[in-house]
Amino acid sequence: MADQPDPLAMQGPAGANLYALLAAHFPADGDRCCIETQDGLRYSWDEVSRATARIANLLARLRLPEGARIAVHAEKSPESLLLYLATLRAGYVYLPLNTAYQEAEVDYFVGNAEPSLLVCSPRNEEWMARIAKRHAVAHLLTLGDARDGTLLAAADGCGDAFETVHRAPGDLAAILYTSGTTGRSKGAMLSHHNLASNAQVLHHYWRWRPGDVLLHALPIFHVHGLFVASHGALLNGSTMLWLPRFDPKAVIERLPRATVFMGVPTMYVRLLDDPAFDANACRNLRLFISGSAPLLPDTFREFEARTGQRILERYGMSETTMLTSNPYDGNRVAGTVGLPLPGVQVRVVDEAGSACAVDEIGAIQVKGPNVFSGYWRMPEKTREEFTDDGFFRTGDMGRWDANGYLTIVGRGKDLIISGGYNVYPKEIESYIDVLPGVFESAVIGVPDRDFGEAVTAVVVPRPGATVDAAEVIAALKAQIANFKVPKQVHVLAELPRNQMGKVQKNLLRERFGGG
Ligand code: MCA
Ligand code: AMP
Repeated sequence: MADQPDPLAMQGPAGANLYALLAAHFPADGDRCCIETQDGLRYSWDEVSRATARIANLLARLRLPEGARIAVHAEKSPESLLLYLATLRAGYVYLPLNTAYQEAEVDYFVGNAEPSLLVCSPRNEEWMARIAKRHAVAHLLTLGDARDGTLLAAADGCGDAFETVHRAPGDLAAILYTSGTTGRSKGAMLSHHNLASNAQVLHHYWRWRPGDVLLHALPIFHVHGLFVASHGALLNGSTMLWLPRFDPKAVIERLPRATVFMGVPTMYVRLLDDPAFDANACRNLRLFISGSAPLLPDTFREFEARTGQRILERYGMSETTMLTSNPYDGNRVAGTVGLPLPGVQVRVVDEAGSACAVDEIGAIQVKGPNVFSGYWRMPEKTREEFTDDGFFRTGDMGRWDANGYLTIVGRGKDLIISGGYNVYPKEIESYIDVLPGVFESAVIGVPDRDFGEAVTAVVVPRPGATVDAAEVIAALKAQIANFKVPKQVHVLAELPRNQMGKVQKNLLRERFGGG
């Protein structure tokens, strides 16, 4: 990648700080628009620099320890993006949390990550204060989606110049929690260099160009919306048309002003459900990108028939950011996730660890500058997930085709992806199994037109007890993020098991999902 500056070679006072790399690409004309909200509020590039400086000054004033984590459970807003950028700028570690998480879920993350600062929405302050107290979090600030809360009020009194803190390439920039086969969430540690290298590769690979405008409708507490989408626009000096959440009507209304859109498959399915979504609405779009979950070939084809455009599907993980992508100029093949990105090594291996032949299914393993250094305070788990020669075991199963395109054929890990969010059956089962009258449960994903997979629970009552499906759903809704709550609960006398006593989830999927 001869035309890409090497972040390792960046020798300014900020070193490899990702914020410095992004800021180096802010347009010379600082009055131009960086973020435009749904209600017409505009942040210019100069305002972004000043606002992140104010927040960074506030963070510096708090005298957080070196390497402090800043955990954020706040609605998507331009200011929550500014908080992310300010955290980088001040040299701290950003820890975003899905706003759907409830108290027990957030409690685990805070207990595990031990942040020095917790930022939450004003409406959750009461229960967040309990968590902060329980885990001796030094500071709790609030950030609302209408520029309200104590964080901005305190930052308003701070100076609007700030010298970006020096960071080495391997210094931590963010921790993203992601569950594994065990169902216990693990914090994937991503460095400034991990994020910078991936941002630069994607900038080049997807041909970001002057004049691009990103329509940003993804949440910003995961890799897709926070890193892939935002970094792309920031590195390109591109305006972001900022939607607080995905709403097909709002997207269609703004599409004519945009050139790039990124979404999960559910978003494409929902856009196609609206007759107003047509080639005319997409007339200025040059690139639709899909990821986080499999895009069905039918959706790809329907999209092309409707708009004349071929969605570019790519593949990544929280631990690695982006790994493979269909080409910008070459053939985008439905049902595949494309080719390894430049600098990323991807291999498909059999159980003995030998490379699989074309069309042979095996485990996907990866290595590259984008791959994380390990799980937060879990050296054992980290060791298990890397091979002796340094490849990360993704837990996904795949195969190559003769042209070098990768297809993901399934997951070695027991994981459901619903609307782009990961749901770990084991976690949901642990909540169901302790409900009154429940003997045991099995949680599976069944095909769903809207969410790709729908979380479904099969519950076995204790002898003599009865279990009511609606009550199970209500009990779960009170405790866990709404997207994890099963859409359906089936009650069975017993679970099918193999001779080893293992629950045969495939039989449950056949019975309740028709597949
Ligand atoms: C919302 N609901 C869901 C989901 N989202 N149910 C199952 N799965 C979901 N994903 C339910 C809620 O529980 C609620 O149910 C009802 O839908 C309405 O909630 P609302 O928040 O209004 O939903 P929505 O706005 O329609 O959300 C659908 C969505 C959203 C836009 C598809 O899920 C979304 O933004 N997904 C994107 C996720 C994402 O960014 N993933 C990237 C991860 P009830 O009314 O019963 O309570 S990063 C990643 O995976 C890797 C690195 C990668 O490759 O990108
Ligand atoms: P997470 O660790 O939460 O970011 O989720 C990463 C997982 O999402 C991967 O391991 C894959 O199983 C899945 N994933 C991401 N992109 C795609 C895609 N384009 N097609 C199929 N699965 C995907």
